[in-house]
Amino acid sequence: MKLNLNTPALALFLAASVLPAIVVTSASPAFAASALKALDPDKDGTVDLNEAKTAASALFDKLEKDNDGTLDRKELHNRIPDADWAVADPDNDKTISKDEYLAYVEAVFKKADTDNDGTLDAKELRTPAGHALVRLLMK
Ligand SMILES: [Ca+2]
Ligand SMILES: [Ca+2]
Ligand SMILES: [Ca+2]
Repeated sequence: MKLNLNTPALALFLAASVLPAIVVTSASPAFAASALKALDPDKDGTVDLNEAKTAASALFDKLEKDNDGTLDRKELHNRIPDADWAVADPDNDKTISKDEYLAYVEAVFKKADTDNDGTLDAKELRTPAGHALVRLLMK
């Protein structure tokens, strides 16, 4: 694993591991907390679809190294599970354009929003769909 000290999740993990007062007993709450911290610029405690798409768009640009406007499997680093490629890549050209990426992010967002209130709270971010979404939004 390549360590990147700019990663909020890692920073939080490091902070948690040196401060006994906030010992992390399970990875999930810390995961949700760090994800919320990074993905909730208006700090209302939830991630809405706009915040998710803004983060997704920024991550897309970051991953898009060869500047051809699309992400291939290699650039995506398994962010999209094999079973989801049919959904994420409707034109089946084996690459993901930004439009496709954002549409897929919206689909995963809706799956994670189990109470259908249009926002994801920490509890929803801890679900498998929540984890899948965060992988699409954060490096
Ligand atoms: Ca928010
Ligand atoms: Ca495509
Ligand atoms: Ca919700």
